[in-house]
Amino acid sequence: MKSIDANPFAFTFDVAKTALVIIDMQRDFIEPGGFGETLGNDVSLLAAIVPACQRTLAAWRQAGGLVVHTREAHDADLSDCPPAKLNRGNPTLRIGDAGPMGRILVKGEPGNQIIEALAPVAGEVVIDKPGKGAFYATGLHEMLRQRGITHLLFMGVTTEVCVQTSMREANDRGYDSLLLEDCTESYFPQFKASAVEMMRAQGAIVGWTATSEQLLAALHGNSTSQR
Ligand code: C5J
Repeated sequence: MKSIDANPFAFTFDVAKTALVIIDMQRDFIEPGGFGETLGNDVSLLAAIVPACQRTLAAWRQAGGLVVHTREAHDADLSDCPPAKLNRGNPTLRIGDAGPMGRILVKGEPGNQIIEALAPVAGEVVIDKPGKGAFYATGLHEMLRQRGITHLLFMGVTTEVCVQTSMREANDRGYDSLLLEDCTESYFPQFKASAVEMMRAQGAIVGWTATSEQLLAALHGNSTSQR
């Protein structure tokens, strides 16, 4: 067992029963010239977490843990995108519209791909999700159960939207989840700060938070709280 001196209290996990879930590290959200930037967002905020995500992913792969990547992605005919989602957002550039890196949030488009630095490798799971949460209308829960996964480590973007929604969905399905604080980001720093606080409040009401350095220390056996 490994243990992280997490917030609000220790998070103890077995690598064999834990998955690293990387939420929506897609080109359109993170790269300059993509959808996110076209909407006026400062994508450098999101790009800044990539090195920490890379280090964490490399260490998790080395430890032999399961890796799950998600993409927010719709079918080309948008039949999996309800009006409640389609008719919101920025009216100048909506889901399915032609953006700078192809159609926005549509499967197979260049902007919909995971950034090169975190590209999935053979054996890793890639989930295309039509919602903000990773569990809605995907087979994620069943797949994790089949593999005996009980604990989840979350990273990715954006903290208060797809990451928070996925972590709340995980919590309601009985997973113990930890958010890696330096491996998640928002276009709105105050939203990230609030989301992190919310998730670990009230005795980890949604889950735990810790830094990637704390996770790596636990994986390398350097954690003072290692059990
Ligand atoms: C994600 C979004 N991935 N903000 N999507 O958070 O619409």
